[in-house]
Amino acid sequence: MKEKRKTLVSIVMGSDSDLPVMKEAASILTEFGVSHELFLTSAHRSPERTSLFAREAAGRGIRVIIVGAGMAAHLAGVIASQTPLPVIGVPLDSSASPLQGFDALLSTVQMPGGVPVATMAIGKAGAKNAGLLAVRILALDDTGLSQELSGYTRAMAESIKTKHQKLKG
Ligand code: RP5
Repeated sequence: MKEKRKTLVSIVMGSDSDLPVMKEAASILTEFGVSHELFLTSAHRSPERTSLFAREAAGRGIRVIIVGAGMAAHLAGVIASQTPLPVIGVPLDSSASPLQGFDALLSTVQMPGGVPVATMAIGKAGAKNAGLLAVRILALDDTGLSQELSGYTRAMAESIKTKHQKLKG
C-alpha cells in the first residue's frame, strides 16, 4: 500500500485571489519535497472557520503555518493567537486595496508582545521566503532537508557568479 506522507506545512490564504502570489510558497515546499496543504479562510469573513483551523492544526501534525492576506491583514495574528505553532505572515498587495500592501504589512507585522508572527516582505518575494523559512525550521531536526538547503544556497551563490560572467560578456 502506498504510504501517505504527513502534511507538515499549511499555507493559509484570506481569499482565492491571494493564490497567484501564495503559489510561490507552495512551489518552494514542492521543490524541497515538503508535504503541504492549501487552506482558505478569512479572519473577518469566516472567523469561526479560522478559529477552528488554528486550534486543530497542531493536533493534525502541522509543524509550520504560512499565512498570506491582504488589506487589513489580521489573519496571521488571529491564527498565531490560537496555536503554539510557528506562524509566518506574508503581507499581500491585494488588487482590492489602493495601498499596495502597506496596509497588510502593518497589519501583519505590528503584533502586540506575546503573540509572534514572523513577517516576510510584501508579495511574491515574501511568499517565496515564507516557504524557505518553513524549510529552515523543519530542517532543524531533518538532516536530509538541511543538506538540501545547503545545496540550494550554494546553487544560488553559483548563479550569481554565472550571471556576473554573462554581464562581462
Ligand atoms: C483579504 O482581502 C484577502 O486576503 C485578500 O488579499 C483581500 C481581498 O479579498 P477579495 O475581495 O479578493 O476576496 O482578506
